[in-house]
Amino acid sequence: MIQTPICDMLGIKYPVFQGGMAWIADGKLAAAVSNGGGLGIIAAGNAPADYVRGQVKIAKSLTDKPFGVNIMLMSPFADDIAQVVTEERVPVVTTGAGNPSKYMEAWTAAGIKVIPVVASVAMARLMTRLGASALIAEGGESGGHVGELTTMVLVPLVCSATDLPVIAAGGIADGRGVAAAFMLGACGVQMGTRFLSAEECSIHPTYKEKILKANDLATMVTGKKLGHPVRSLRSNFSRRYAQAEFGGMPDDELEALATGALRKAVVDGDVDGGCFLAGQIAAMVKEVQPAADIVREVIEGAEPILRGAMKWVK
Ligand code: TUI
Repeated sequence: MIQTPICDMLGIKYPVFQGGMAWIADGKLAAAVSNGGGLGIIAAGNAPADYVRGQVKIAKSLTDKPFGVNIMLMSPFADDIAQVVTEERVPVVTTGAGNPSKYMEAWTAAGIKVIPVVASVAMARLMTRLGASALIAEGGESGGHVGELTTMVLVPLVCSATDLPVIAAGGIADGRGVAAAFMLGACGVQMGTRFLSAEECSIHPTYKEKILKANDLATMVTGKKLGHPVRSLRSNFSRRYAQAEFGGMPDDELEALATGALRKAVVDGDVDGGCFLAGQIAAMVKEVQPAADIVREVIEGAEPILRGAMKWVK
């Protein structure tokens, strides 16, 4: 049995978060993960506040366990959604792709546990000072929007910079990754890509198939030129985008090229125009399973490794 301070703080059985994947992590997936003993998280992404409120209501109808909402801070609707999570008394809010400082006071005053994704030590220190309950240290192995640092480097640096519980993310998909995260000082993990194969994950079947077939070199990062690097599966879309990026396409045209590409992947399974966000560990995802089995399996996989690690210590 692995139980850590984040389990006690949030009232969850296993220290496993499901990442807030835009267009993907809805109320149904979040409830399935929470019912499995982890922390399910609804992704706001770029969606309007009404969508998020609707998904929160769906999650509440499917689980009585705690769940969270992830606010993508570059969203034009971030301010509205910041309000919705307070009104709906969502117990946990995670943030990504930016700095949530301006919301921290209102959220903590409302009793919300705020757990920001940090991609640097400076941000870890700032969020600790502003009253975060825990931090997610996400390395660039992850899918979607990526920072500069790898999980291997970011997690121990963040752990040294804060006394808060640290959740490791980026490149974790099985018991070995969970055990490694604990070795680096984390007391929990967040996984996104691994949950793309969950039975309760409603992405287009073509998306799931692409994840199951991915190998070690299947992902690439595009979007550095506009300052928003994003990791996705190599595809017609990502190759075309990379060519345009290196070929000197003006910024507004690059922006237009990417608009709607994630929806095309998630909803339509469009293999030509879709942007299939995925982390490097897509290569480890081999079967479709219930979300609850994924949560249990990664923790049960970590236990013998953590016990066995002592064999090297004389
Ligand atoms: O946010 C993510 N992953 C995402 S967001 C997303 S939607 C999107 N689409 C197109 C362009 C950009 C985003 C898809 N995937 N992960 C959490 C994360 N947050 N990773 C890195 C960060 C981060 C980066 C900078 C957190 C804080 C930060 O602070 C910068 C600052 O303002 O100082």
